[in-house]
Amino acid sequence: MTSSEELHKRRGAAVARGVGSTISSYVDHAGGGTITDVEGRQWIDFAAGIAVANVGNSAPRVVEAVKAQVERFTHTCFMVAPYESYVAVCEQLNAITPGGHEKRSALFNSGAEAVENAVKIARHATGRPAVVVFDHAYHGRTNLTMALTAKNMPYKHRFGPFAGEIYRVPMSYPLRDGGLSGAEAAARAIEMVEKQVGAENVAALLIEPIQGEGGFVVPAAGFLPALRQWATAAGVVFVADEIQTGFCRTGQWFACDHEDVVPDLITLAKGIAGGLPLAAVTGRAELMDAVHVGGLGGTYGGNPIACAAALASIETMRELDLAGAAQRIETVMVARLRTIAERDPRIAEVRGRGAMLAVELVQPGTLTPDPAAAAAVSAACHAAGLLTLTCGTYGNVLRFLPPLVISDDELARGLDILDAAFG
Ligand code: PLZ
Repeated sequence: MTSSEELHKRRGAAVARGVGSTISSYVDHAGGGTITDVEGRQWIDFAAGIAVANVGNSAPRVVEAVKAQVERFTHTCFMVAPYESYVAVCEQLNAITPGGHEKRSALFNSGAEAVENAVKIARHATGRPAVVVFDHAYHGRTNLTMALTAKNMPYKHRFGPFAGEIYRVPMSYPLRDGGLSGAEAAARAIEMVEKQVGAENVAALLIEPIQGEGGFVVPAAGFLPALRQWATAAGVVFVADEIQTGFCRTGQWFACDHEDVVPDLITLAKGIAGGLPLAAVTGRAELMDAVHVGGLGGTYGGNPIACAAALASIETMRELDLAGAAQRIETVMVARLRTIAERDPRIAEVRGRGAMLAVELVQPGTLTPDPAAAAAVSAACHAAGLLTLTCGTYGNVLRFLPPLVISDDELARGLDILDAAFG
């Protein structure tokens, strides 16, 4: 088999430099809680392909469903010749997302595409232009979603000009906002919107209930409910971007479930289809159905193979109780992370929910971000066979996103490596 080194050389001559990779080893196969490279070296997987392989790589039901579908038909385009699995995925999403109201769904290919469509739907339904987003937000890399995303490097740098009518307000970030309560942080954001934009101009308020790329920022309790309440009163569409937090990742079906927040629209992707590209917008029937026939779509959106994989993934989540699995992962991981934090003053905070956990690293005794420490610990993990990712506006957050089917033994081995990497 071709070695990782050879593949890396070929890559340099064939693949655009702008596409980066966390590790330089090349994957041969993956499953459960591990990834094996072409040299036969095994990695404990604390990345899950960035919160995608919630049911694990090549999950048995997903493999079976994909095989069966690929033999029946691969693509007819739902806009041309529709098929049952698209409808069935929409039924499932309408049933499992927060809120008992009448819902509709539409399927797309990527998270960014889902976010773009949520904005289209909110603008169409309200007739208003403005979209409110938050500091540290990440919503994608397309032109509109770059504008919605907060961080310049690497996502936006020299890629402008960006879409207009996007307004950014402060997030609730307990470690860094002086301990504002959720209600206080929401009041601060709302006042800014009312003074600088005007509620009557706002189509949508778009928020990740726990921020992903921005640093696994968990807002103070009450922040999301207060924003939800304000949006209802102001006729603003509350859009929850659950692309990273969804599908059992945080120990519930969706992160909004933790505070009983019911979004008007919810954007979904990543964990939805066990690794196949699929995304969705699910929401209130009256908003979703406001759009004229033909106003939403795309060639591949809701591809039949991806739909088959989604149905199998959702079934797997139910049958294996992967929300419960995420809660168990949280219990084991948080205990261990707290032990490490007790001895290592660079760890300012252990945070997250379910199997979406992180530590934020700072210069000891300050809140000054220490991205070099995050990079060094991450590199030590990679060298020892544990795949971890960093994130955060300051690049100083180490995040942990194991597949929810990781075994107790794999989880323990991964945590041992992490523990040793902190020194
Ligand atoms: N919204 C909340 O987390 C994708 C991006 C990795 P796509 N996050 C991983 C990278 O560097 O590109 C994401 C997200 C949230 C939207 C998206 C975008 O989803 O499927 O990557 O388009």
